[in-house]
Amino acid sequence: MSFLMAPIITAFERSPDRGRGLARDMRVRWALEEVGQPYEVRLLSFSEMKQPAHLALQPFGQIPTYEEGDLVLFESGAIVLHIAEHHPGLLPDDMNARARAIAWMFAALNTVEPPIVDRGTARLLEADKTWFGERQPMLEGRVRDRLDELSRRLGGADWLDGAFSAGDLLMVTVLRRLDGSGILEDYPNLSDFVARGEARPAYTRAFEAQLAVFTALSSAHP
Ligand SMILES: N[C@@H](CCC(=O)N[C@@H](CS)C(=O)NCC(=O)O)C(=O)O
Repeated sequence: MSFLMAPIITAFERSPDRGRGLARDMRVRWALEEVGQPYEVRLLSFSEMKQPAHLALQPFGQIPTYEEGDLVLFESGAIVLHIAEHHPGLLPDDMNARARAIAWMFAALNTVEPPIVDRGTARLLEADKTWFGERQPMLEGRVRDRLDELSRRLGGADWLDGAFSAGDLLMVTVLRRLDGSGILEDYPNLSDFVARGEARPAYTRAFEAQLAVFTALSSAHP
């Protein structure tokens, strides 16, 4: 089923990751590409994100948001779940398998992403603090604990629970946030898992679309 009107998502006008696909609109773009749903993008500056018009859509002044007719959604996980529930391809038909795939969506966002974000935030915002050097190994240790557990569970499988699902999609985007840290490389099965996600044609289309925003900006303002 295709939505009657193309949904509109929001994304950074000037993504801090320089178009490396780490901003959370990437998950939504990838899900939409997986199910073949065309979409439009409204780009926002940092100041626009904090203004009333956007705060009415996203109470925390963040991206992404999702508008489809009368429906307005925020939270990338909720948006991906909505897309997956309305199109075939991202959740299994069997009800139990479907519930498990949704559990993996929550695991990605609620169990694996927090320590990864905590580590990244500390490096970005706290590197000049006197306690940074002491705290960093602790934050990295928490990331590694989660990766140890996830790696053990994934074992030699291609995906987390049977066929590719929205749970894998979110987990791949979460693990990609470790890009450049050198940590993921210590977990060959997780690196392969991420590479399998990145090799999907829908991923490539989504990645290129968000990179094009950054490229257009840098050629306009070199
Ligand atoms: N839990 C939210 C997090 C959204 C989020 O952190 N968005 C970032 C971009 S990836 C953002 O807008 N940051 C700017 C800010 O918080 O001011 C989701 O998954 O949608």
